[in-house]
Amino acid sequence: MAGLDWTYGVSTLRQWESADYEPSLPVSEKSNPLTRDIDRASAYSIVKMLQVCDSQMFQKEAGTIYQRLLSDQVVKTLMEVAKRVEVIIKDPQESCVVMSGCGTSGRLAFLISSGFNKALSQLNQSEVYSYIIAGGDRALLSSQEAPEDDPRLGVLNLKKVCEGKKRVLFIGISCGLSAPFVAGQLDFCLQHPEVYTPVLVGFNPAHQARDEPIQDCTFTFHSVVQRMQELAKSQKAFLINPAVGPEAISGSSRMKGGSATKILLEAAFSAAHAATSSNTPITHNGVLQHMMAYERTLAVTYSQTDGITTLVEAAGQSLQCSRHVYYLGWGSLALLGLIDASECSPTFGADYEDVRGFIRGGYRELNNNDGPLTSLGPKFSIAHEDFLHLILPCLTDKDTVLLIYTHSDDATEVGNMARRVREKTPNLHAVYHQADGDTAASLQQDDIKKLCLSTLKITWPQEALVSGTLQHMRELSTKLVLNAVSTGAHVLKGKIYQNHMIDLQVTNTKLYRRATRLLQKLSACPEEKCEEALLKAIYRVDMLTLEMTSSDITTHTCFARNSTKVVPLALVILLTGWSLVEAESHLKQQPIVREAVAQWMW
Ligand code: S6P
Repeated sequence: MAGLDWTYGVSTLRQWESADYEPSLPVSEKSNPLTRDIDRASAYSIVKMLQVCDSQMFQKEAGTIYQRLLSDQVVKTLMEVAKRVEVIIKDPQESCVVMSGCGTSGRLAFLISSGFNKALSQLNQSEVYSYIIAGGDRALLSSQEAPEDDPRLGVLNLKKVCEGKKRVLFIGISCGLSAPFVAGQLDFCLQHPEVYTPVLVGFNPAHQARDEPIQDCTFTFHSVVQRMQELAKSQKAFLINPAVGPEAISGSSRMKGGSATKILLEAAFSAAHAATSSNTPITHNGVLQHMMAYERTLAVTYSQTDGITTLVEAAGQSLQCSRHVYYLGWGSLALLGLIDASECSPTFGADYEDVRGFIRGGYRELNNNDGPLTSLGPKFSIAHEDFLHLILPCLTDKDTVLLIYTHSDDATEVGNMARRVREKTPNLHAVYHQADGDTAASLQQDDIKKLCLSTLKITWPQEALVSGTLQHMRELSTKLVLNAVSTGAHVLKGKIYQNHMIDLQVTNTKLYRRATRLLQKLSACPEEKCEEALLKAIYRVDMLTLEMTSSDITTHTCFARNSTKVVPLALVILLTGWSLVEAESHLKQQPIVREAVAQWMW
């Protein structure tokens, strides 16, 4: 690929596509050959690996079974979806577009619906977008993995949002084509075609959709997809499921999965908005051009590898000495900070205090369905004022603070915040987006820059301003930078083994299965033995009772919510044959899991 000669040949870039590469796993769960050694890489190499991984999103179709982001069929389907959205925007009475997902997919549904509703309001048009996130609004800011397994809850949530509607375009997002919560909603749509048109967004080919039985249901995700495929022939349902390649950290769909969700849906909705506001027809080329603007976004963002590396190093050092990373953002970019921070706990088993996001204007700016959530606990304090009251007094130079803003945000306000932080720590950095040739902004920017240890300045060409894609590009760019910072920092902290997160939470079926597979891969023990060790670690016993072994996975995952270090413990038990107490004490002495298990794995 042009411009991506960084140590990789085309065969390595495309190795995951080969039929015999981890054949039992769907793309979204495969491990990426490019990042096999990410756990031993420098900050610079980590950023480079993430760049190459992200570039896989835009690889062209190459005669394999995989459709890609820019494939003809994908663009065609996006056009059809855009046309449905156009109809709804023009006639919003009793119609709506609902996006729904779990974890990151739900957070993206929220981000995208907020952005496009705002755009409609600015044109004095009715808002038509709604979002659903499994676990409700608290899941926007914290890890709620269990509701993902609940198809009935999905349906209840959908019915509530669509009450009184006569026409609903339902967009279910599940990167792995796996979440029962979304499968339940799609099944419900299929049963009520007079109201609902279902659209599925995900990043595995249809045959790789999860086929595991769902408790008390007659369908699986896979069977729902098959029914949708049938209806797709007559455009009564739509599947948008290109492959974007395995994630840099195996299964971490918050990364490419989240980015690609944003790219696809924004391309479709932007086309619909242009069609209604300026009578621009929805064309193949229009949608394609919009998507290619995101490819340029990757290039613009990663042209700042040194700047991103500096941020990864700073954040990594903070986490390594058990200190914290804070994102202080303005506008929609702050949302990406909140989202990135909230994902560190499910992805890396991090504490909510390790990486935290704050947004100017707090819940007023967030404008979420349920309003302020501050009463739910300290992790739901998200305003800049909260940062000033709760965090600033205890800030030290071991903490890393990132200001995230653009040239259109209030520079005086950013400057004031920078000064307050600077009084406490020099470890202050900025991620700043400006438009090409914007000299007025750069004068005030100079003052802020002087207060910061480093400034990652991302300059957007004027054409982005004209085409109206600037906000989307800045958001994706910020997402890539923050994903790199939080992922890189946790890698440097030793949270990853090869490219696997070992200390994953086992709080839903998908994660339970992933944990068992990981134990098999790392211990080379049979599945049965691995599951046994996993259960011992979940229930904290050396001998499993009949009640434990005969319970279903939901019971195990519920119990696992209160257990820590489950997978590392199971792994040590498998590798050493030690008792639970011995394994626990070993992990206490060596909390870096990679180091704790390394001696048995080489
Ligand atoms: C992944 C993230 C998870 C997923 C969630 C939904 O990095 O931590 O919360 O977003 O499990 O996955 P999916 O495949 O249904 O979009």
